[in-house]
Order: sequence, then C-alpha cells, then structure tokens
Amino acid sequence: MAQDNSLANVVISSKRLPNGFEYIEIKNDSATAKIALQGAHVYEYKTNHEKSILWLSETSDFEHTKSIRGGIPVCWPWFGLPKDKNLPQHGFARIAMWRFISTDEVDANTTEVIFSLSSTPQTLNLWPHKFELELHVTVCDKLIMELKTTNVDDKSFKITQALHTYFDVSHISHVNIKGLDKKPYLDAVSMEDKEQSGDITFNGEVDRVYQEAEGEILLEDKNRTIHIQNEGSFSVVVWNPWIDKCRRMSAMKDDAYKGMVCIESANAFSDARVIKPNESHTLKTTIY
Ligand code: TA6
Repeated sequence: MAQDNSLANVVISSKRLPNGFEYIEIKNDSATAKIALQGAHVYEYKTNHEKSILWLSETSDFEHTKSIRGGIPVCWPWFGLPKDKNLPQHGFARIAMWRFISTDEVDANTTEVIFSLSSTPQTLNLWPHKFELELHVTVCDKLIMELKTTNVDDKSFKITQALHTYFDVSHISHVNIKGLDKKPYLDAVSMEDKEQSGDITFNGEVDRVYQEAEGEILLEDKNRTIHIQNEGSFSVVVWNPWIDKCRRMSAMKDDAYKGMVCIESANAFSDARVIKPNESHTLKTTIY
C-alpha cells in the first residue's frame, strides 16, 4: 500500500526497512508518526513545530522478536515479569505481528489508524484465553492511543497492561513530574510500599508503580511541558534506569538514561482488570 490522499498533505504509507521490518508512516498538517507492525509500536511521533516527544534509542533493534527500545511498547496481557520465567517480560503483544486494519483521514490535521491482534494457537500456548485486541492511534497535534481488550472466550480473564511510553527529555536532571503527589506506590527498586511527596525528580534509579492515579500528569522539562491524560487507568509507572541499570539494559547506550524517562499509562498490580466474556476494557492515553 502506498496511499496518497485527496487531502493534499496527508500521506499514509506502508514501508519496510532493508531487513524487511514493516512500518506505517503517517504525515499530516499537524504531525508525523511511524508505527511498526510488530507490536503496533509507535516509535516516532513529532508535531510539525517541535522536536520529538518520544525517545527512541540510537541502538534500538528493529528485528523480529525483539521489542523496539523506545517509543510506546504495548505491554499486554501482563505487565512486568510473570512467575513463569519462560514467558516474556511485559507480555507478547509488543513482539507479535499485528494486522493493519484501517485508516481514517479525519481531516488535514488528524489521521487515525487501527491495528488488531487476536488469539492464535501460539498465543493460547502462552496465555490460555481467547481475545481480540485493537489499538487505535490518532495522530494530530496530540497523540492519542486507545488499547481495547475484548474477551471472546467463555470465561473471564484478568489482564495487567501498560502503554510503556518513553519520553524524550533534554536531561533527566531537568525533569519534574507533577500529578502524583500523595499517591501510594510500589518502589520496585527497594520493593517497599511508599507514598509520593511532592513532584518526582531524579537523582538515582526510579522504578515505581503508582496506584490511585487520577487526573493529568505533567512532565516538566527545561523548555517544554508534556501533558499526559489517562482514561481506564488508575496506575502509572515511572521509570529511569540511571547509571548502573542502563549499562545492563539491552539496546541502550551507557549514557542513554540522561535523555529519557518512561511515564507509563497502566493497569498494573491492584489496578489489574477482570474482563468478562463479550466485554471490553479500553486503556487510553492522550499526550501533547
Ligand atoms: O516499566 C519499568 C520496567 O518494568 C523496568 O523495570 C525496566 O526494566 C523496563 O520496564 C524495561 O523493560 P524491558 O523488558 O523493555 O527491558
């Protein structure tokens, strides 16, 4: 597919990297985005007037079966490490091949694309539930992601999940995160339950799962503020690996921790969701 439109500056094209890795490129009057079919992974999003909102590792893999380091990995149907160590961290959706379903050129500034993933014999081996998953991505002066899980099985199932957004920042020491004051969180570094006091700043490894999160989160950087609005979610993960963990991370340069922070729109830990047969749950985030 290479589809030019009646809307003069709107382009939606299907492309491949030299190794065959497929992605969809979107350009409209407001923004540009690139979305890999593997993982329905938005790995670039940029409005036409400012630098990229999303961080992408310079050394990221664009290879089948490896998650892209950066952008917005879709962690589903579980967040984190499952008890069975043979199963992949953060679920299989981020490394599965999704189907590109449709596009809607809403107007010259707004393009919506839809991807889907359904259960197969392979997914049933990893997770014994029949599901349909849809990701709606709206590219405009905001980036809107809606991840809809539908239970097409005959018994209920439980999911945890996250839109594991990597934000590009000028320097991690300039970052101030607002909106989680007084919220309880699991500190996954010390494995202690704690409560947030004031804004979140960084001077060491941070890996926290906040609960009872409601309302807008602001990522304040030196010269810009990014707004994050979540729906269908009461948990938010905040992560920066800092020096030592960054050295151990795959597909990250040793000093990459300085230029990124993850603020993840989640249903994690006590915010896990049970979905009954024929019912759906949608996790939505709007970023601008
Ligand atoms: O969301 C935070 C986290 O779970 C960290 O503990 C961290 O290791 C990270 O995600 C990245 O995980 P990945 O599987 O992509 O290497």
